[in-house]
Amino acid sequence: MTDFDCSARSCDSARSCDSARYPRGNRDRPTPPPPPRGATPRRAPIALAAAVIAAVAGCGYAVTAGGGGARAAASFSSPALAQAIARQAGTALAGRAPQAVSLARTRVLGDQVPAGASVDRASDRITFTGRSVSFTVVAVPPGGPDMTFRVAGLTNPALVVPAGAQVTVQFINGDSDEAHAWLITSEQPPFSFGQPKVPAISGAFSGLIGDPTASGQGASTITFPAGPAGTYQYICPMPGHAQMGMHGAFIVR
Ligand SMILES: [Cu+2]
Repeated sequence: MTDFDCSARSCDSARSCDSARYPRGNRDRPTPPPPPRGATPRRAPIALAAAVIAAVAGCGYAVTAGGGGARAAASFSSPALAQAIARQAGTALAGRAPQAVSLARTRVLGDQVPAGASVDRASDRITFTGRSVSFTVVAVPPGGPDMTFRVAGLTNPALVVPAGAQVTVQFINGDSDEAHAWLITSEQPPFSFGQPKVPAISGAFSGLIGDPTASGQGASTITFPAGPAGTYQYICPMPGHAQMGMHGAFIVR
């Protein structure tokens, strides 16, 4: 044991011990040795959460843009990790959404049948006609079920829209403690832990919305043209969320 060994009981904490070892700060601090080859990054979940938040802050979708931790995490499934990431993002993004909607209003909008829409509750399908389509999507609706979307009182309904229609989506995060987003992809279930990063229909992406504040649930509104014709999926692009149930069909015809 040396005079300033950090395992010494005289050190109250690693920080105070560092101060004793390096009284002039980092100028005297030796460069730590590199980790052994093949070592698992212990802070991969935190790195992944940071990467997700950084991607959103930059208006991007690249959840793998943050380095090795993100790339490693994208290859396996972990509901606990997915929730940890979403909770961190939810906290970091609280109050930063373009809109705020009261919880009571969120419940109303989640059950509201859109104008001009035909709702088939038996088949969990909503069909739109006309050149203008507008609806509200609530992620993780108040009262449940968890890890789903609600539109017109349905859970993850298939949405059928005419090709060429102008689609307006109000996206509300109804969750109390996790961030969520909404994106249309051409990929089909089953989904993996890693998610599509770019919308298959230009503009069909509502970025991450964080936790609610005293002003209400975070929300945003997007508009995009429907097309080309095909069967897509709307998903939450947070790692693991589509895998856990946050997806539904989006059919353009
Ligand atoms: Cu989500």
